[in-house]
Amino acid sequence: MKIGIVCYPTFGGSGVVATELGKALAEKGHQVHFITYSPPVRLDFLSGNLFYHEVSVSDYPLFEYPPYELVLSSKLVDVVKYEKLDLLHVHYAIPHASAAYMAKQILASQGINVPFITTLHGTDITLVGKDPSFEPVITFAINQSDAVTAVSESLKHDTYKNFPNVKKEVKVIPNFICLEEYSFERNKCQKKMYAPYGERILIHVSNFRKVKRVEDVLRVFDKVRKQVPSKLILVGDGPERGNIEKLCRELDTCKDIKSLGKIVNPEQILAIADLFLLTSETESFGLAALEAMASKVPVISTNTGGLPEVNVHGFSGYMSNVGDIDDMAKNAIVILKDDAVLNRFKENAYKQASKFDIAEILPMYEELYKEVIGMA
Ligand code: GMT
Repeated sequence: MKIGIVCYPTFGGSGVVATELGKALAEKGHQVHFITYSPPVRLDFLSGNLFYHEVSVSDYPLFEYPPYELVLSSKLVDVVKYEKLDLLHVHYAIPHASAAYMAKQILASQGINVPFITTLHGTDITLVGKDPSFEPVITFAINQSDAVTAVSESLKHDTYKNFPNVKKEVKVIPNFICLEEYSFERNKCQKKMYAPYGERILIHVSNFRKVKRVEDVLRVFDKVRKQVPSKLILVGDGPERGNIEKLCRELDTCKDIKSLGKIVNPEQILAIADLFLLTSETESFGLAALEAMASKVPVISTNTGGLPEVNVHGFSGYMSNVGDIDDMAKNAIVILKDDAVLNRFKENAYKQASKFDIAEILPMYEELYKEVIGMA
């Protein structure tokens, strides 16, 4: 099949999922065309059947807000027509679904039929999508999609709840990891660099937005380190980074925390970690938690959104209510204080992650692609 993938090319989960999906499809022999405004960060190679088409946004001075959606639609028309694509798969509804709808209509007026699939990822529905000013367009674009998927049952539920006029069937296809890419050869030298006296290593990976409640990560860590010698590694960057640095000074924890900023392949640093903290207010799936589990790192998370579909309480880690720092710290200490318990949770985390291996999930997308092409 010839598939056009539209996504945000950044470190966010939706871009990562879209890119890994495209790479896996290409490996299976499909031709995959990424269409976005810069090369996706996880697109680390271009094989014979992986292509990238740049959407250039006009900076004409009249446009205080450059019309990205329009240039994206035009680019989609162009790529579908000249690369003879069989379908478009857009990740994150805003504005990709409405751009795909527009492209589909333009192509139809020229006698070309191209179906499009919209994959909902989370904040397009739970945060941004809830802004009433977006509602009519998102509802329309979802209803007009040839197929719609959500990355968890919880997100499917939120879609119907937040968008009561959505009539389209939403199919759940969970996020995935490629287990083969996770190695457990713990790099002892690297581990020593972060934890010279054998301290436990806690880790958090996110885009440092408010929704991640990174301040709770720091507060949990502050309680844990008083009971179990430990260090915290922060990976990622975003608007809350400044506040987090301030809080780490207030709590006097800075000497035990390393902030690494954005990392393209987090599995390398995850390989030396003992526990992952994900304290989000809302999380449609929690790909970062799954990546940790694939690295044999148990997860302390909140029990919000799709996280209970990923993290199994008492098995791959523990879950607590949003903001319940005491409970999260208590559970973290249970896992960390004893080697045997920690090792059991590590193995369980990996077992749970293996349910989301790409080998299980890729056929679901391929099946859906065949269905929508048949419909076109
Ligand atoms: O909020 C983010 O972390 C970014 C966002 C995105 O679209 O890039 O992540 C969402 O999609 C991920 C991939 O499907 C999910 O794993 C995240 O849970 C989801 N984030 C939220 O729901 C807050």
